[in-house]
Amino acid sequence: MAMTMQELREQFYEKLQQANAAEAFEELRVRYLGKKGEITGLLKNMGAIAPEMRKEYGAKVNALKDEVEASIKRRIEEAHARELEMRIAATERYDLSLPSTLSEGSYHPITLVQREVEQIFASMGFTIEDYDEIVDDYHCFEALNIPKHHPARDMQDTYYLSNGQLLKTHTSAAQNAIMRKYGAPLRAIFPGRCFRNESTDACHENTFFQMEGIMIDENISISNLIYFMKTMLSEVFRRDVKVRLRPGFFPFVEPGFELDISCAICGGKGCPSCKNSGWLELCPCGMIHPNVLKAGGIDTEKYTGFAFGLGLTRLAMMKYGIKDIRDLNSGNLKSLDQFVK
Ligand code: FA5
Repeated sequence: MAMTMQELREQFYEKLQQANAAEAFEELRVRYLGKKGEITGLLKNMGAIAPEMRKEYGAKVNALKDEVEASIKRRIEEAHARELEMRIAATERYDLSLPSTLSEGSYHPITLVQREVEQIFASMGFTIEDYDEIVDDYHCFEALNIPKHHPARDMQDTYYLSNGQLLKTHTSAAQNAIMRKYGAPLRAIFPGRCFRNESTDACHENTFFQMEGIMIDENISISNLIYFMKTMLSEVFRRDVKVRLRPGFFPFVEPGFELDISCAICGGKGCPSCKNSGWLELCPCGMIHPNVLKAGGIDTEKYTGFAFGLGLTRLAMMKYGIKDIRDLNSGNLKSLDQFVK
């Protein structure tokens, strides 16, 4: 004999009481609400009901259907919440007396050397400026007295972007903007990441850091330049380091110099870190070319200035005895760990 609606409801709640897993809830849903389910069957039975009773009967079956559906949904939600509570309880079992397995973090050697150089120049009245890594041709080349098709452009292998901009090849790219921003007199340093499309070796990376410095004032001469370079190097190394100054060509300085440092890895004997020459090019510099000052809006009748482009990554190599520049970009925590400060 077919069950009444009330009997069906009681039977459903009895079974729901016993169910405790996702599969059991699904089974109940199919058994009562599925296509061939028992409550669905009551609706199919409508033909056997007297026409005047059908409306009331249909409403009651639909109400039972909604009730059963909501009850199953509630039990599923309760089961999820219980499971979540159990998981949280399991992870909260801390033992604060256990020794930590985490080691102390460390600063990257380039960060350390950059901060040190910044402090030295800040104490001599230089401001520290920031500049973009994506720049335009004008700032990277033209404003530095390197017009289009000038052979000096070949000195730096440039990464060009599809929109015509480029990745900064040297921190000199900020000179013009900083001159225009502050005018003269001016003392500023600007560290930054540079990019060059060149093959790498123990002393060349395609991504490396430089720190540019400019000083513009009345009567600035080469002796000022040499004084600031010497002070910076003696404070960074806190010991005597052998350096040499030789003529160097850069279109944005005149005269220009190459400042090389005796290789700290081999003591100047020659090794892969210095390409067997015993010397490493570290900090080219020179007196700022009048065309560059003019492009920066500086009165060349009144002011002169010097500029330098310190190879910050190479300075970190020399200071910390890092044989291969590529280790500095490797993210190798073991080798970086020793610089904890
Ligand atoms: C320049 O980039 C000039 N803008 C520097 C300058 C500034 C000259 C102001 C005069 C006045 P150069 O390409 O030589 O010059 O790079 C400067 C320094 O950056 C090098 O001496 C070296 O220490 C470092 N450097 C250059 N290329 C690399 C590289 N591929 N990997 C690591 N360091 C590099």
